[in-house]
Amino acid sequence: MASALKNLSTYDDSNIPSAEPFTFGIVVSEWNTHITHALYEGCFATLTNHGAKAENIRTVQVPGSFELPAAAKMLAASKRFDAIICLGCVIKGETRHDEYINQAVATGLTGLSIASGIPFIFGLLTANYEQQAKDRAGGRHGNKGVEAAVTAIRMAALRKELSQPSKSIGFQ
Ligand code: DLZ
Repeated sequence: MASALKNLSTYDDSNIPSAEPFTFGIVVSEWNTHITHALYEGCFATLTNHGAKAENIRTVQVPGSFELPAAAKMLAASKRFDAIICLGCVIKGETRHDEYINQAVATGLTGLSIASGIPFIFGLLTANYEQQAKDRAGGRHGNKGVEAAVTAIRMAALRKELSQPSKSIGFQ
């Protein structure tokens, strides 16, 4: 998982909170590995570029995207993580497998987020064909792993902010 990053998705650096205080879990699917590892590289680099310590990032791999929610829940059970990022790539084929997997991951991660209060980030490419996935994993449409990392940082910071007593009374 160590090859060079390609295009990064464009985002405004100045709006991103520091990731330094946070601990992240990353779950990566092995199906379409050439795509998912590019997502992972973009994700990991973005977390550390924004201050996350490498030792505060735990990565696990799962066989396919369908397994992402289950592994994410296992990680969350440790209660060590401020956000858990799930990275996968499902490519449409002759059958409707993609619809079932994509829906299961979306529903699974939404349910986990709502039930636990921990952000579970949907970093799943739902591509119609391989080039669409490549375009979004370091290609002409950026890297959705980068965007997943930025979302994780922002949601971890929001969760922290909302867990603290409000500093003002009334409307702001
Ligand atoms: C079975 C399957 C198929 C056909 N395609 C993909 C895919 O494009 N991307 C992906 O991440 N996983 C795929 N899988 C595997 C399933 O996600 C899952 O690992 C198996 O159905 C076992 O539960």
